[in-house]
Amino acid sequence: MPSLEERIKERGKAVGFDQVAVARAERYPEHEALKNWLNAGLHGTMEYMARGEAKRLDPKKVMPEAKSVITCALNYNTDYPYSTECRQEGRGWIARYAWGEDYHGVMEAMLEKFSAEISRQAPDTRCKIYVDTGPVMERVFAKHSGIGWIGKNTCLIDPKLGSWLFLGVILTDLELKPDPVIPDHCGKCAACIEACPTQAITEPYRLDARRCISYLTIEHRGEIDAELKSKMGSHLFGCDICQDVCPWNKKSPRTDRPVFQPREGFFNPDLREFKRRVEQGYPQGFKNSPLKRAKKEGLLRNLRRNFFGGSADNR
Ligand code: B12
Ligand code: SF4
Ligand code: SF4
Repeated sequence: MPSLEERIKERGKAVGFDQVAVARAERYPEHEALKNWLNAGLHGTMEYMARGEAKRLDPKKVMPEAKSVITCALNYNTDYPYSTECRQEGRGWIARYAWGEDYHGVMEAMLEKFSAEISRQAPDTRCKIYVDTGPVMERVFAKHSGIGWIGKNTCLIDPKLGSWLFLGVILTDLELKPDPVIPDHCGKCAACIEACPTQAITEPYRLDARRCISYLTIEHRGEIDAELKSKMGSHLFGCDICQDVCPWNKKSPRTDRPVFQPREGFFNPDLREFKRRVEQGYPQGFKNSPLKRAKKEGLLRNLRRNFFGGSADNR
């Protein structure tokens, strides 16, 4: 007879997750990094990161009866080239995670289905689900459930799947046996640190969000600092470089999941066409797209700059 843990994992895989694993619901050493990160102001204007600090540091403050965290990973690596292979003048880059449907909705629906399955396996269980929707540090639990290690680029890397993963967690009052943690396999590699165009990875495992193109093009409001802007290359929304160059993503499996396939015109878009699309087709053409996070003003701001010495305006 399979154990409760085995049955739960089997149900999670049946729901569609690529990885399902268990960590204890406790405070881990990596949680402490958040305090230093916030104190140094590396979160920039992401005030929500500071507001939820006490809860982010301790899952018991999010759910006092929580005993275990079930972490789930979903591969979004569709079969398209990496940004480092697509440096063509007149074309921009939208981060891989944002080509299809917004992952929050996709993952939330899957996590709800999974937590209903867990309640069938263990009646009277309480479950709380999160996918970037609350004060829970998802990568820390993914690491401590043995899904992968946190790389020097700060991404969670699964040794078989790579880092093109969305993470979601289920906090539960079930006492489950945790999975063993796997070691860090970054070794002497520093490819991500060297490739980051804005030097946002200021030291291994530390990211200054204020310099990160992902933050600047998605979360930041207002104009972008001129020095950073000049280093942003073709990026229109998000950035993939520190994952594109990671050796652990060389053989990442591809997913054919329809919801993550690129919408027409989102893969390495023509800058002029994309600008027209934002000006004339926002918000209708962006329904359920992660790009809505930047709002129309943000997308237009991201388009209003020099790309490879030319701009979307003057072409
Ligand atoms: C805020 C945030 C951002 C910010 C800041 C990123 C950051 N590194 O903190 C910005 C906007 C820049 C961002 C960008 C991206 N994000 Co984001 N983001 C988050 C969010 C909401 C919180 C992350 C957080 O807690 N940061 C706080 C700092 C302190 O943590 P950290 O930088 O991860 O640092 C950790 C390590 O460095 C480690 N550590 C520290 N010191 C040491 C020392 C040693 C020796 C070791 C081993 C480890 C270690 O511990 C720290 C705590 O985990 C999470 C969702 C969530 N609720 O968890 C998604 C999340 C991390 N993001 C995600 C994604 C997909 C992205 C992007 C790839 C999107 C894109 N293509 O543009 C980029 C990746 C950029 C990058 N290199 O991290 C995924 C990550 C999946 C994965 N495989 O890791 C998450 C989990 C969302 C999700 N639910 O799937 N993001
Ligand atoms: S996402 Fe881009 S800008 Fe941010 S750390 Fe990675 S390479 Fe640097
Ligand atoms: S590029 Fe190298 S150092 Fe950076 S996360 Fe990948 S393996 Fe680690």
